[in-house]
Amino acid sequence: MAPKRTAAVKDLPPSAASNGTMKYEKTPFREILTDAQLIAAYRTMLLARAIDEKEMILLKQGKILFHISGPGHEAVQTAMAMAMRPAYDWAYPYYRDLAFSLAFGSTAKGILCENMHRTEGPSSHGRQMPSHYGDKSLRIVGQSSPTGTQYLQAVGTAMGSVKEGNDEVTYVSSGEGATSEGEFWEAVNWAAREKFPVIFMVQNNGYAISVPVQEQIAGGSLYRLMDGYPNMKKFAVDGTDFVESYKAAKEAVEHCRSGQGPAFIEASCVRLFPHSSSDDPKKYRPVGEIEEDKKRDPLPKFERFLVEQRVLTLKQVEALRAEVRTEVEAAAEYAEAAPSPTADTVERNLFSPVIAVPKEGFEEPVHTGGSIVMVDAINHALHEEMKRNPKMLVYGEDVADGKGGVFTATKGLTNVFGGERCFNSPLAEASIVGTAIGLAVRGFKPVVEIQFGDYIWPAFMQIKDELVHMRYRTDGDWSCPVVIRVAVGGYIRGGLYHSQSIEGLFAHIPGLWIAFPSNAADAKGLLKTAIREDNPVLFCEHKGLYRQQFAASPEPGDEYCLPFGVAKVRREGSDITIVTWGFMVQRSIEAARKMEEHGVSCEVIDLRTICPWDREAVFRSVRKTGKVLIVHEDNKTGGFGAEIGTQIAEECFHHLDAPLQRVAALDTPIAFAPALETSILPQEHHITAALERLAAF
Ligand SMILES: Cc1ncc(C[n+]2csc(CCOP(=O)(O)OP(=O)(O)O)c2C)c(N)n1
Ligand SMILES: [Mg+2]
Repeated sequence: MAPKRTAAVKDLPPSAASNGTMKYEKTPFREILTDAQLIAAYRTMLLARAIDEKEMILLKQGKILFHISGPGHEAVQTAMAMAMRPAYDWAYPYYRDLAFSLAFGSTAKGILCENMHRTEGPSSHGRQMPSHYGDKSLRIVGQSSPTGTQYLQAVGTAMGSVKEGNDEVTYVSSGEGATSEGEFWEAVNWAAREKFPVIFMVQNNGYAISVPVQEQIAGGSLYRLMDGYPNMKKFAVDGTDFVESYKAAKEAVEHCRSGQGPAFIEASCVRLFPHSSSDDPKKYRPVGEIEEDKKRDPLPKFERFLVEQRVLTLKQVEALRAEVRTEVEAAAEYAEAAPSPTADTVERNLFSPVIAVPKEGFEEPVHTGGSIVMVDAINHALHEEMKRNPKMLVYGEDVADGKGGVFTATKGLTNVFGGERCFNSPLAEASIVGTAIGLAVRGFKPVVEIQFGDYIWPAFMQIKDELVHMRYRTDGDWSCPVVIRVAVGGYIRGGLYHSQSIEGLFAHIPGLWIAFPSNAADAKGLLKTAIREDNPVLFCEHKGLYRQQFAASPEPGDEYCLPFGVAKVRREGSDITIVTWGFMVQRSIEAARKMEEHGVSCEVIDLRTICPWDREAVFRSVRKTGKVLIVHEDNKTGGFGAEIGTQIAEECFHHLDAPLQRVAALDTPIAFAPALETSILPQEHHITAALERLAAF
């Protein structure tokens, strides 16, 4: 038998709330809502329901490919949006927030265009499945599918409001199931700690697809678990009751807008339809439960209220229904006739069309500054760009002064630019990237630090599914140019968890630029470019190079920017091409020197950036030498060398005089004991041995 869902917040009346004030419960509704507002709310709820019902028909007709609906959630959503200031406040609504989006200003036409994957769809222009709400003109940030990621982004956006000193609030929502994601709690922690104006709304309908709430949340209610978060005002409301929801929403907005901190609303809702068009609730909902839930259907409930309070007559209710039906029919007809995206646009807005530092016409200057090590060059780049761009923020673990970063890359920034612009984050990598996304979409330039590449993985979802998708999934409406500086690499006796190379895994992700400098001058020039560009960038800093003399350079001037996608020939040669980057550049140069003594001339190409990588420079060299060795520190299988090698085979096959060779780490983790580390990571003798094999071929 299907498990019985325990009653959700409906068992927790507002009077059970522990924040003490509860004035919203007592306020007569006429003091806060006019008849016109009540009618507008009812019309929005009707419109949302009518769109859902129409979409179910369109689905059967094969005109919509997927449907996820809001019936049972309309009252609290409408109330929330009406308590806010659309296009001034910010919103991160979830996939059931149709009524919220309509009340915030979206139109039936827009929603139907979006859900029928038309180019006019205001959220994704045909790129996303239905019900991913968004509209730049309304400040509804284009949404994604992972449950829970939106919470940290909302915190970032609210952080931006505080930094700008305005009184905007940010709404973010999900179902109760999504709050089991750790990122929800990370978001609540950061917002409560810093009093950010975020309204966390959880619409608890008792199920996460088929999983009942008692299998999801300790005690079955989030509301109770929110006890103890300072500055957080919390509400438990019947989300099927418009007036009750509006009172709570209004108070929540006032709390946030007045700078007292975030608010949390748990709204008890009912899910009257299946989870989605791919779901059959008969498999898991007890017989009769939906019939029972229908008694709480917000629409008839609100209708009765409006008639009883003489806001509307039954006749007027009928007339409104007919009006809304006509509007939805017209919108559906419009959407059906509207164009869908065409195949020639598939690559549009993967990257920004605007390039700040183009590679065309770039000429490498001779740097004349004093000698500088890589970590100091990075530090200077940060200082210079912070000075140049008042919207730039630096944060991460331990980055603030006095520590100034565990490698000192950020030293002095807090002292010079203040704690508002360079500050410590909590020890939470998803938080760092998630909030950076929320800041970047509203025009800040977050340059965040992930302390070690080995610990970037909690942020992987935010990078892979959010950061790099933002521009693409909204067809360019939103951009997200965050720079993630990250210390990577081994040869420092760092063991399994302070030695990892990560560029191979990240290079597989479309939409992300990746830099990997081998020396101080390049690091400075590339970081300044990364900060000025409009694309998200993963900036790999090899910690073994930070203070190495062989990676020190004369310091470039403060306007030097090195374009992405320009490789550097570190040593010219005619017999073998070595393609490499990062720490392996110096080892390769040493090996090439040794080979020279034996009469073999090697050309060493330092890629400098992994995405984009300078294919032309590599192919040019391979066509000249006919032999190639790719050297990288990352382990061999699926490393970026495999990609380079394949492209060389595709483009230069007829020029090759020997099979392509690779030198890379063993396919093992990087063990600690020196004898183990040395045999796992590539050494100079591995490179010379490979070069000898190639020379002899
Ligand atoms: C990170 C992630 N895991 C799993 C899913 C698949 N999924 C989509 S909705 C959902 C249930 C969400 O339930 P709840 O948060 O209660 O919201 P409701 O649908 O009930 O409104 C799941 C498991 C997803 N989209 N993202
Ligand atoms: Mg749910």
